[in-house]
Amino acid sequence: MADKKIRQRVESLREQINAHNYAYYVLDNPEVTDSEYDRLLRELTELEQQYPELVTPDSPTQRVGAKPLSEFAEVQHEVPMLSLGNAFSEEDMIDFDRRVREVAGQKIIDYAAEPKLDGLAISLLYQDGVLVRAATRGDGHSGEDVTLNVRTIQAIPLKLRGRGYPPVLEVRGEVVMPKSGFEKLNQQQKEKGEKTFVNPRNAASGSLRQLDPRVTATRPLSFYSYGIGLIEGFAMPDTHSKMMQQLKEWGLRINPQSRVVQGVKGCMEYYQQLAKIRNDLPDEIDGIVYKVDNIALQEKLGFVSRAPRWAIAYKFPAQEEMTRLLAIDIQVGRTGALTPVARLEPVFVGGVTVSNATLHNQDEIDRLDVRIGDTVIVRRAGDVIPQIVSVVKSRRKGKPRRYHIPDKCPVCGSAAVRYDDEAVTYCTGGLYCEAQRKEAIKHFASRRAMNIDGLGDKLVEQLVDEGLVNHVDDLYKLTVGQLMQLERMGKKSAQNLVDALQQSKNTTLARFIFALGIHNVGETTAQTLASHFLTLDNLIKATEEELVAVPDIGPVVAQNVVTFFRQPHNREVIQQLIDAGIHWPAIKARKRDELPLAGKTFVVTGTLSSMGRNEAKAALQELGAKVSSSVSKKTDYVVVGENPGSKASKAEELGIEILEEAAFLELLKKYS
Ligand code: I6G
Repeated sequence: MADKKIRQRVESLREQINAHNYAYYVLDNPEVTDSEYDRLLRELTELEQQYPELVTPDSPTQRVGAKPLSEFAEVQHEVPMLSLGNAFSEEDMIDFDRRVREVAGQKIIDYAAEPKLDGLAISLLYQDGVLVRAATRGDGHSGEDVTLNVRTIQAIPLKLRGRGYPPVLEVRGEVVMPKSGFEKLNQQQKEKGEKTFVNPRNAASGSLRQLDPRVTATRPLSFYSYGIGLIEGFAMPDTHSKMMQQLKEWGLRINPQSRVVQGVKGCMEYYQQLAKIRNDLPDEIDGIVYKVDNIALQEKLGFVSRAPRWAIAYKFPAQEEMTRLLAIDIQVGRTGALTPVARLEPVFVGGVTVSNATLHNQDEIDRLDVRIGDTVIVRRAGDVIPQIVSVVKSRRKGKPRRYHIPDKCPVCGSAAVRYDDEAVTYCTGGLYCEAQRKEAIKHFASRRAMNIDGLGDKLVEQLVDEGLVNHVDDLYKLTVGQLMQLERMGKKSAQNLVDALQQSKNTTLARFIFALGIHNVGETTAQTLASHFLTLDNLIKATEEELVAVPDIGPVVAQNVVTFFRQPHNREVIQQLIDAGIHWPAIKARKRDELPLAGKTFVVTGTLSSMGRNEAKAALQELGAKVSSSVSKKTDYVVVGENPGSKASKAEELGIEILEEAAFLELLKKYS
């Protein structure tokens, strides 16, 4: 049997936990860390396990029931849960206000304003301060008993705070799923291979209508109160806003954006303010609700059909609309990525007319199972690119075929491939494809590739825009006369560029391979390929099997290399480059383990004045060294430039030989 001390401790733990919940959810001002909160909850759980007679239904440990239901029971609402009339324009708001003023006989009306949350309406019944029943709105007269699920929502108190609450209190409000929780949930669903939700409202609704409360308990649901239904034994305050403050004191969360505004002017200003921050709010909202603040005036206004005459929902432009998918086009990006774009029957959504939406990649098309001719739901929120969120399958006519991204680039005709570990399909005609032209030339000219001095990004743009260069080989056909026609290009600069181009022809095979811009072939991989295959011809002829047999070359790179050289257009450009006079010193065939630095591990740290760190790494690798990113007992040498940081001190600690820049250059000279 639990003694008095234990009972008091249990009571105190419950009070502390409830107070922390209140600070966190209602006041939005957490008082303790998560770990402190968990510690209190754990202590309470342990005491209740030890003394089961102390467990009460409203204990914070009792949120999740153990058994799934077979169905939800029906609940009759004693006070019907009505809907709200809508306003879609300023005129509608002016009309609403005029009707209110006529009944009130007043010039300016105070309105309680708050965001209209996009969730699902719920009724919570508290008897003597204890949550005894929660029900959905249903048809307004009867809904479903979702008490066990609602008990799992942490923002909903199982017991009201303080003492002054009425014996019967029915609170109404909205259950929502915050946007961040929705994104996380969908990510988890995807990872588990389960169905994703199209928007936070559907996710909230699906989660609340689970028969197993243990599932609901894992869903990030939240709640805000917006009014009351039944109330007994309590003298109502004179305004709605005071009543809401009262709910807050009893421990119920209210929307922190709620305000009282004056007249239509105040309503319009509030609307504009909220419209501006709409996308930054934690929860989805679809408009603003205005309620006559004065309760006596509310009573005087009464109801029309199924809606109060004292309240209205001023809707924001819808962020989701239905339209038809007319076609799917492929856009080729600057890096060669093929992106499917949905061409839509124009539709007004999120405040603009939308006729295109991104479909991202093949996985997204498959996930949506979207087909040409389908009726789809498009969503445009804020400045984000419009998305297709779902297909209205019931409206599909006939049996349209599934869509597949083409296996040829629509811009240049080269093969379009999707590598094993990527979602994106890429064009492999990097050197030739018009869509990738500017990026390919910028990369080719860059310092670590062909190192064409003076050919910066702006000049590349100019040369392509003026039609002087289409492919990289055209660079070597440029004349001083042609260059001088460009804006801000004098004779001297033109001559310097032609000289720099001439100089760049003398390169290394590794730099040349890197300059080609093959997908996933960086400097180090280019160096590995050059050292292994020795000549460009050998590399061009290499099969995937031969490539994967090279140390450090994986199947993805092997596939990229083979596909790149298989494109006739790429080979033509390469031939033109060789014909223009690009050359490199022959590489002597040396077995890897015969290379002078074979078996030695280097780490390069700090800034070298004579070359970049990648260049230094490539030079070492060419000599057979292994280059690692961290210093360990296995490291043989640490090359140290300016501002080396912790790697140099670690090397000293471990007694590893340190090479300053001069000594490093000496070493390269000795073995090259
Ligand atoms: O559906 C609703 C959402 C929000 C409401 C509502 C509300 O106030 C912020 N208020 C009432 C009075 C009703 N429905 C009927």
